[in-house]
Amino acid sequence: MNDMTPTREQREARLEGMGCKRKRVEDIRFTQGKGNYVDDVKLPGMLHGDFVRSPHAHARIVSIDTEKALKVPGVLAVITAETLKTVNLAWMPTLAGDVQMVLADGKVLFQNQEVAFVVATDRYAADDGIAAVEVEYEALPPLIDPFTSMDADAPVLREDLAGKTEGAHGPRKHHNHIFEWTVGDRELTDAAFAKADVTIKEMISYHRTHPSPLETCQCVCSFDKIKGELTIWGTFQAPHVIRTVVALISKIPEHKIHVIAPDIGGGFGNKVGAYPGYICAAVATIVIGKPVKWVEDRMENLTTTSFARDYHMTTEIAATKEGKVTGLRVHVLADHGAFDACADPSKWPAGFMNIVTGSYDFPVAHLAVDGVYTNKAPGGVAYRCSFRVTEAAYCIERGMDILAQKLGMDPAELRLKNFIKAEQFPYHSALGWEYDSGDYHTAMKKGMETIEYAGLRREQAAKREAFQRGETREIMGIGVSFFTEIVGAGPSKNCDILGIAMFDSCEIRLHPTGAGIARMGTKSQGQGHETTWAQIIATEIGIPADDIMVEEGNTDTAPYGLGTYGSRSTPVAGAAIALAARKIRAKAQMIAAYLLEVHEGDLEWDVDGFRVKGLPEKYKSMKDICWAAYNSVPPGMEPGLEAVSYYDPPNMTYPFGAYFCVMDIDVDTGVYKIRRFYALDDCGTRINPMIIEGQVHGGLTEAFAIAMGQEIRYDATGNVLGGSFMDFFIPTAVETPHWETDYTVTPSPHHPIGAKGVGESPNVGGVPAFSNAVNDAFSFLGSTHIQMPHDFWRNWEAAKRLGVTG
Ligand code: PCD
Repeated sequence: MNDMTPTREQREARLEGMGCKRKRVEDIRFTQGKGNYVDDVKLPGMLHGDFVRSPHAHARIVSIDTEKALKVPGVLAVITAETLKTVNLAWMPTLAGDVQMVLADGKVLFQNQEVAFVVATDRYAADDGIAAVEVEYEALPPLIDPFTSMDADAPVLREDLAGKTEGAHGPRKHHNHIFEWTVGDRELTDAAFAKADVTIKEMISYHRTHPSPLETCQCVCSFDKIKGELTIWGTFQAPHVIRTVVALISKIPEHKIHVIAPDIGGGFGNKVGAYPGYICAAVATIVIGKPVKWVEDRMENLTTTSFARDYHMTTEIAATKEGKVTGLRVHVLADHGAFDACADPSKWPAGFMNIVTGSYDFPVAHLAVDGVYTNKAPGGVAYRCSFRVTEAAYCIERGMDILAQKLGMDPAELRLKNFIKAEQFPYHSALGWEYDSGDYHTAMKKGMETIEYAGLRREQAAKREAFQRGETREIMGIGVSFFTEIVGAGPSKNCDILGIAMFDSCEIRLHPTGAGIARMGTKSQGQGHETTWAQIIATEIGIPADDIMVEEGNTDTAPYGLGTYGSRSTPVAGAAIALAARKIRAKAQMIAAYLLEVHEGDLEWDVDGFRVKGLPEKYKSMKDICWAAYNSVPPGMEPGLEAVSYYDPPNMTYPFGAYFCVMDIDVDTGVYKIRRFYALDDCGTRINPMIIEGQVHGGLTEAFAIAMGQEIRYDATGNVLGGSFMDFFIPTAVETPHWETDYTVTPSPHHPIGAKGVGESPNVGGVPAFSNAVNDAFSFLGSTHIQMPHDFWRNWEAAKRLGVTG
């Protein structure tokens, strides 16, 4: 060692491992227009498919005449349900145990439903073909309001289910009923309510919305008749699952199906499900023998693929007069649209809605969810949340505020009084989860101090007085939200998709010169996996992150994994990465011992290599060891340096956070100003603080959109009113508030690097913070709950209803 020898800190910094704000390596191509997306796939002779869609929400199909369309120049084929029946694909299974029409079979059940698929030499010809297809409909009465879906005289939507009293999740109570799912102890909960000092009851709706990635859903399918192989490039958040599903329904052997998810322009849950476009493009390429591309347009995306939320939650909390909660009772009416195509782990018809007890120590609770059919698009995806966690968080966080109001208590105080205490972890919730770790009081207090909560409440009190005196037309709201997420689906004991356990995987292969490649079963859609996964490996095996290439999304090369959604990648694949790296390090240690002629146990790990204990100059770097792995391994050892890990997590991870929103609303116009938004997140060990901050900014922006305007609405006849960006709120930099972020670190005790997910937390915690701010602003005027989204119009309406504006 001499003056030139780098210090330990310098060696660590060179790795750019965990904890480093490493710049996103993928952005080099994304910011220069060099990304490679599905629509960039252009194959010789490629055809284009597009859909004829239904203008009606509910109608019988009298006839479909394709004759004129087939005469349109460039049109090669028009596929209808009748065509698909010949290959037994007119209907497809959904992830939720239901079946769904691929193309309308006999009737249509929602506006814009896929009726026929026109294949042509280019997109324009396909559209001309669509205009020439003649469909005769006989309108049927639409069912739009879920609250009337189980009325005795409600129209029958699913004629295919006639007489079926058993669904995938138990008995059906009515022809439009899908399932009833109950959790918790009903009797004990009822008893807690019977003896409670104080109770609240409110119907809290979480409206229908939609994830809106920049890139819509799309695919290119190409069948090679000679080899009998099908290649599908698609916007898939879970490519391996798609491959298995295609193998099961097409009977093409799984090894002859190549699924490739190239760069993806945002997913947000939209790209988890399987859509008719994929099936039609695959059938078309098999039948016609040429590659077929299908690309959704924006309106198709918003109105047909994967809606989110649409939960109507009747929420009751029981408490003592001192404000200690004693029971929670929630009934959800879940509007699933025309088919139950919710993307949840198979056994969870309402996702993880049973995290609804939130961050509070409820001794007893009961949850019942009724899923119903309506004439709306199917889907039910976790739009930036882990399977209905955002609905659960909204429900309990609004409920706690309503309880605080009834008790005349401060909402932050009420939360502090009821939090699960740090010493109670691992904590068993009344609805069956085991929370791994948490320190809620510390997080909440840090947040309250940073935003000077007490001062804000004083300011609010003064402003309310000024408002009552007529000196101002503005009301001030302080939104408090404290959420607990449940991410990392999931342990094979309770999570599977179509029978496949929800593990994830990593394979690392190091090359002789000390560089390497790592592949996972996950698939980034913008989250920065190429950056962060290499950071985990860098810390674990001492190879600079820059020397590790991360590859995802190709089912031929990547180990089987369940994909990226529900913030599962860090909890599940992140663990697999660390464990694969540790296997490599264990082999490297044997090689180093051989090279240094000592016993393995005499070596200690030191940042980027092994040192002999007590003899620091006797050292082999990982780079040296990589070289040796290919030429001088100990006798009897196989050469090479690679490892695979499949990780079945023992539990979920439970990130949490404290969010505060300060808002002023002008009662005469409904216009709001978000003065401050503070978000403290605890996601355990932080891999890349810069990426985490970006994730929080993105998630908060989506939360802001949802809470303050974004909605897929329907009129009484079933016309979609949120079908374009003219009507569907996508905030720009102009509307988006400034975000202040903060953190605490409470590692997960069961995760190899202590990390929990974070990508969805800001959406889960953000929505209640905004909504609580609006509701808090109006509360002193006698309002207990105003439904989302809180756009200017609805704020003004609320002010009018409360008699403070004309
Ligand atoms: N991290 C770190 N640390 C920690 C955690 C985490 O660093 N502790 C980071 C990682 O690595 C990544 C991120 O962060 O990179 C994220 O992560 P996570 O949480 O694990 O998650 P993931 O799985 O990866 O992802 C998923 C998510 C989701 S779910 C969503 S919606 C969204 C988010 O993600 N999406 C998106 N974010 C995002 N971003 C972007 N850019 N894009 C997109 O699309 Mo779902 O269910 O699907 O609905």
